[in-house]
Amino acid sequence: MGRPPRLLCCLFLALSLAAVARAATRHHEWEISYQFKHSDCARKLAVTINGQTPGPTIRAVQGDTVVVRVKNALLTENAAIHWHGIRQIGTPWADGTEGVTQCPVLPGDVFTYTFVVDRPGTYMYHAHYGMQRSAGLNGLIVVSAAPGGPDAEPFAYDGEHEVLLNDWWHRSAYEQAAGLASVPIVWVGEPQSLLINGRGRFVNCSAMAAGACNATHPECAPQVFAVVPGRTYRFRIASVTSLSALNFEIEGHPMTVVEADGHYVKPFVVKNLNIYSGETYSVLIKADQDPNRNYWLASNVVSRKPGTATGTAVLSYYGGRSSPRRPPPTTPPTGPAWNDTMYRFRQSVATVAHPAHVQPPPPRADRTILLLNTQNRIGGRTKWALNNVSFTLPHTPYLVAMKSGLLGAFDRRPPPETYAHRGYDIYAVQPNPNATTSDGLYRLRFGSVVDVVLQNANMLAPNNSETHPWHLHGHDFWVLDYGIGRFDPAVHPATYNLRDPVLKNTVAVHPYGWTALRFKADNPGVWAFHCHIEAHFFMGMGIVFEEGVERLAQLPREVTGCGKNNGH
Ligand SMILES: *[C@@H]1O[C@H](CO)[C@@H](O)[C@H](O)[C@H]1NC(C)=O
Ligand SMILES: *[C@@H]1O[C@H](CO)[C@@H](O)[C@H](O)[C@H]1NC(C)=O
Ligand SMILES: *[C@@H]1O[C@H](CO)[C@@H](O)[C@H](O)[C@H]1NC(C)=O
Ligand SMILES: *[C@@H]1O[C@H](CO)[C@@H](O)[C@H](O)[C@H]1NC(C)=O
Ligand SMILES: *[C@@H]1O[C@H](CO)[C@@H](O)[C@H](O)[C@H]1NC(C)=O
Ligand SMILES: *[C@@H]1O[C@H](CO)[C@@H](O)[C@H](O)[C@H]1NC(C)=O
Ligand SMILES: [Cu+2]
Repeated sequence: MGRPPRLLCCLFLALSLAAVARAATRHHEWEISYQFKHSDCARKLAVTINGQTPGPTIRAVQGDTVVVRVKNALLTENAAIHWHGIRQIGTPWADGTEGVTQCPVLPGDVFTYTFVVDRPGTYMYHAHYGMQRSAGLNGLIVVSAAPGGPDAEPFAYDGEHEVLLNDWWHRSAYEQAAGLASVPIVWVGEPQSLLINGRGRFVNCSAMAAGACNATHPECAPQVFAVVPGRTYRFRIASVTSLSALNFEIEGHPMTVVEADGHYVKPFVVKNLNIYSGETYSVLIKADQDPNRNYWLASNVVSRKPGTATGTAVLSYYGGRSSPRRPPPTTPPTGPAWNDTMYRFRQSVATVAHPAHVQPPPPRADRTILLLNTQNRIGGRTKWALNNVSFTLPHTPYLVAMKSGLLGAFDRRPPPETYAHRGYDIYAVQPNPNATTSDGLYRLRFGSVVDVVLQNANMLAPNNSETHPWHLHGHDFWVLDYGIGRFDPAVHPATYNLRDPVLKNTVAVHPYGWTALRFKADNPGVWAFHCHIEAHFFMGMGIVFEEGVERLAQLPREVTGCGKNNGH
């Protein structure tokens, strides 16, 4: 990052030529350990990869095989890493979803993830064990396209930068998880800071105890993005936040959105970009402003009432008269009103496939699953549920249980496909908040077309409905439609966008809204589908799909060493 563009483009050219020649295998050796870090200037015990948070960016060319040998050096804590946006075709055991596709990697153990990156685009990786993601285990995956190939970018640029957005708490992931499971709930509250490429600035640094926060620590110096006047830059932007929906802006530089979750989109221009946890975008900006001053990159919380200062970084022009480290002369942009739902809704609707890269969806679904998203209580605990069922992970990962014939390892009753939608008032507090838990899963006919409609509703508190970014493992889905209000299965499917819907792996369900998506169940494996807010998934906001596991050969031994299968 921050390299002169010429070097970058040569690097890409070299990588791309290599791809034309033959697919490469890219090996990585990672050690996961706790280290004291000053990401927002305050000292925190963070989960790092080779001592870094965020971890190193994985760079590859379409078609390459990525091999990551992960050593868990956490001493007392399990681990698992999910490669978010990579479909894992033929390697479902490498998805990294603890409890679904693999046993956790035990302290001291090594696990080798091997998978093919079959499509170009911007992806990410992060922990998928407990709430470990919020402790800092995350990073980017950048897959470049072979030039001139069918998946080459339908846009031009001179250089590129990468932006990884995050939210950051001073309390540990353990304390947060224990709070969520307490009666009554102990909620950690809004993040202390917002990070850009792992760097932020805690506003109350000076009020902390001596030694606990160092405002001049180099680890929290803001990232500087350098640009050459007149050139066009691609910014690859990803959000790994645990909680926050964000709005991202590059002061004075309108952004043309060109990629979402690894798919090219019909370009549209925005002043600022709404980005939900688990999403990635590429935008183009033109470096055409006064080069003699610096500009802010700003991230702001939206959808929840903000309690966190703007996260910032700096855009600086080569050859300008301003020192790259000098703060811009303005105050950082504060983004749109946090509660302007329709502003965010319109940006969602504007995201459709690029005209030259439309992959039409199947015209109709074989099965439709309607999922009501509610906040509930179970045994006094606060939970999230789908159709009144709150998800729990089984002790034996589904993939392991199903391949070993251990069908007693999870609830064999499938969860409900729908709810009593006709009489349901999504704006009201439910008269009875009680729900049940289950670790049952949805078994899909291999090759069938599945529609899922996610219906948002009121939470336990009156007049409150949150945004939920839903992420599907193992597939991309077509985003067929969004609405605000109650979804009507007799009305809304008639106007689905079957012409040029975008393919994504993560999509927002807006407050009191619904989102309709379609996918093909053609990737043998067991796949989580869940809200990407870490606390929500922890509280049960997810489901699991299975398709075609009988087509898989035996699983690699490494994934199978836990639960009822132990000693196998
Ligand atoms: C910073 O300190 C002030 C005064 O103690 C307090 O009101 C505010 O909530 C603190 N902000 C954060 C983000 O902790
Ligand atoms: C803060 O960090 C800087 C840079 O590492 C160091 O020189 C300085 O001594 C630190 N200040 C305190 C109070 O620890
Ligand atoms: C957003 O919240 C503010 C108060 O923070 C309120 O004045 C305004 O009416 C709200 N806007 C919408 C669209 O709800
Ligand atoms: C919900 O369940 C609790 C037990 O967890 C019970 O005490 C309560 O009466 C139930 N509420 C309703 C409305 O049935
Ligand atoms: C959820 O379960 C509660 C308690 O059994 C019931 O009163 C409520 O109607 C159910 N809600 C839905 C959407 O099925
Ligand atoms: C919720 O909204 C309704 C309608 O907008 C209003 O009548 C009611 O007073 C609100 N309730 C609370 C607790 O804010
Ligand atoms: Cu959620």
